[in-house]
Amino acid sequence: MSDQDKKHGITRRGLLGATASGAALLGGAGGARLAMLGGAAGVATAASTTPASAATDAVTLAPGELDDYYGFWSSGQTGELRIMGFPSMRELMRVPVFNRCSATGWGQTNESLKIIKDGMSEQTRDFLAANGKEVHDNGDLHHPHMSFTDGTYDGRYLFMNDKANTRVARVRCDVMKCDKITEIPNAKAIHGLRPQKFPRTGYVFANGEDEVPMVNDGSVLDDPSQYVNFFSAIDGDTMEVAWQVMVSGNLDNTDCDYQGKYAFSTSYNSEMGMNLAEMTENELDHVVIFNIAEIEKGVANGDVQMLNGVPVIDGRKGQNKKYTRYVPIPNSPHGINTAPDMKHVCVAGKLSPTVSVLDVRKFDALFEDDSIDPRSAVVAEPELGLGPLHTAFDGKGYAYTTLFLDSQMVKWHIEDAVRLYNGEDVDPIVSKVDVHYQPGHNHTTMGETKEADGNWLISLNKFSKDRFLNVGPLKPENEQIIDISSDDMKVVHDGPTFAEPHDVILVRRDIVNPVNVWDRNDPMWAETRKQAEADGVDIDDYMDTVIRDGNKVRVYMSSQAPMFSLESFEVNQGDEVTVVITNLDDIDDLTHGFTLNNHGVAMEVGPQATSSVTFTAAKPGVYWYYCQWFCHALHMEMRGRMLVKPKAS
Ligand code: RUQ
Ligand code: CUA
Repeated sequence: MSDQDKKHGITRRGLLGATASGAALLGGAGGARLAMLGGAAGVATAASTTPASAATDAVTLAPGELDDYYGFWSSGQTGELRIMGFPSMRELMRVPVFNRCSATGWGQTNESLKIIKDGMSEQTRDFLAANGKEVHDNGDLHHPHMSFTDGTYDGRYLFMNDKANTRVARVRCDVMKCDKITEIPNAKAIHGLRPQKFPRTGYVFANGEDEVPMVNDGSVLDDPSQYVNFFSAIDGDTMEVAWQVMVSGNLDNTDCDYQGKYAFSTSYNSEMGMNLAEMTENELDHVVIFNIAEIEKGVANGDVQMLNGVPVIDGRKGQNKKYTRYVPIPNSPHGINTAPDMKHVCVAGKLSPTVSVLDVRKFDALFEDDSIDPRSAVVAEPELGLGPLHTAFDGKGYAYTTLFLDSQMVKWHIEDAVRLYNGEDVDPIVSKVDVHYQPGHNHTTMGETKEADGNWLISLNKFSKDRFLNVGPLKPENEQIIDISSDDMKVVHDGPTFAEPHDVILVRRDIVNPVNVWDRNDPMWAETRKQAEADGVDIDDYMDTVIRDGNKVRVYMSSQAPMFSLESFEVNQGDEVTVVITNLDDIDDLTHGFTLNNHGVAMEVGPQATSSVTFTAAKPGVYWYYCQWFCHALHMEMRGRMLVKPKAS
C-alpha cells in the first residue's frame, strides 16, 4: 500500500462506491436498494493490496523484445479497434473501423467507402444524404472477438459491434484492415457480440439492446407494449444476416457453448421499462437460451416472417418453446461468459451480488420437455460481492469476476460454488484484490477459448481518478494487469487508455500471422482495378496516366520512394478528380501516403497496395500534394502539384 493509499485508502474507496452507485444509478423505484449497495461498498473494500514490485518486471520488456500475446482492444466511442502488445501494454496499431481516420484515409478513400457503404440500408443512405453525409463517421465499438475453429481462436478474422449505429464489422487478420461492415436490420443498438465457438465461426451472434416497434416506421410511437427486440445470427463468411429471433425483454451481452448447440443472452430489462425505475423494478430478469438447430429448422420450414429481407423467428415468451427458453436470473444481469471447462456459463448479476452459473448440459432437457422449470439449468449462484459485471477464466477451474461497486476482482472456484449450491459447507471465494477503480470487463490470456492458459488477468477499469497525472476533467481509463500465478492476485501494472476500452481479447501470438506486404491481387481495390482496366491502365505497373472522361478526371500514378511518378497534373475547376496510387515498393514498413493541401484529402498507400480518393477540384490555383508517411531521407521532397485551371467565365 502506498503512503497515499494508507492516508486516504478506505475513505476514498468508500466515497467512490457511494459516487458510482449514488450518482450514476440512484433514482426511481430501484433507488433504495441501489443506495444500500453504494453504502455497503465502502465497508466491503477495507482490505487493500497494491503493487508488488518483483512481478512488475514480467510486464516490462527490454527494447526489441516481443510480447507473448496480441491484445485486441475495443475503443468504445472512439469507434476503432486497437492492437496492443501484451503484457507490455505497448500500443502497436489502431485499426479504423466505425470512425473516420485522418492518417489512413479510412472513411474517405474509395476502397474504404465501398466497404462502409456496401452493408448500409437504403434508409440510412437517405438519412445520411439528408444530412449532407455519405457515411457515419462515429461508432461505439464494445466487443472485439476472434473467429473460432473447434473451440479456439483461428487467426482468420476479428468481429466487432457498433452500438451507436447498429452495425457489425469484420477485420481481416492477415492485413489488419476492416473488410466488411453490415448494418443490422430490425434490431437497434447492437451491443453484446460473440462468434460461434464450435465447430467454427460460423455464426456471429449479436444482441440488439434497444426496444422499438417491430416495424419502426413511425406508425407506432409511445406504445411500449408493441416494442420488441432482436437477436441476430450473422454469417461470419458472408457477413449477411442469416436469421433473427424476436424476443421479450431487451438484450445485453451474449455468449455461446462449446458444443455448437446454444447461444444465450442476458436481459436487464425483462420489464420492458422505459425509465430507470421501470427497468430495475423486478427482482428477477432473465437469460434467453437460443436453440440453434431448432431455429435453423424453423427458418428452413418457413416458420418465419420476413422483415427487411431477414427471416425472423418469433421467440418471445409464451410462444413456441422449441426456439427459446427464458431462465429467470437476479437482477439486471450483464456479462455472460462460458467457461473453458465447456460446461459452465457465468452470468453476472450487476444489481445482484451473485453470479448465476448455468450448466449447458441441462439445456437439452429444457427443450425436450417444456414443462421443466428453466431455473433447473442453474447449478450455482455464489454471492461474490457488489456489482458483478464480467467473468474471466484460467482453465484451472477458477473464475475471476469484476465487482464494479466494490472496485475489486474476486477469484472463485466454479465447482466449489456448485457444491455450495448443493448444500455442502464450502466457500468458493479464494481471494479478492482491489482494482482502481470500478472495473467493467476483465479478460484472461486465451480465456474465452478451450485453451485458456491462466497466465494473466487484465481488469478494464472505468475510472482512473488519481492513478495518473491530471489531464483535466476528462480522465483516461485504467487497465490493470493482475498476476494470477498464485491464489493471491497481484496488481502489477497500471495502463491508461483513451475512451473507452470496454473489452479485450488476449490471443497467443503464434495464432496471429499478418503479412508484411500487400498481395497485388487483394480484393480491397478490385473496383479500382476494374475502372483502370476500362481506362487501359495497368495498376500493377508504373503509371503516369491522366484520363479525362467528361468532367471526370482519373489520375493514375505510382509511388516509389522518394517519388511520385507524376510531378504535376492539371485539371479544370469543377472537375471531379480521382487520384489512384499504387505503391510499387515491396519492402516491409515502406508505406507512402497522398495528402492534398487545403483539400481535406489524405490516404495511406501500403507497400504493394493501391488506394484511391475522389474529390471535386473546386478552387482554382496551385496545390501541392505530398507523401505524409516518412519513407526516405528525401521524404520531404516526395511531393508534386495539382494545377487547377479557373473556369472560363
Ligand atoms: S458491456 S462493462 Cu458494452 Cu461489454 Cu460490460
Ligand atoms: Cu513516401 Cu514519404
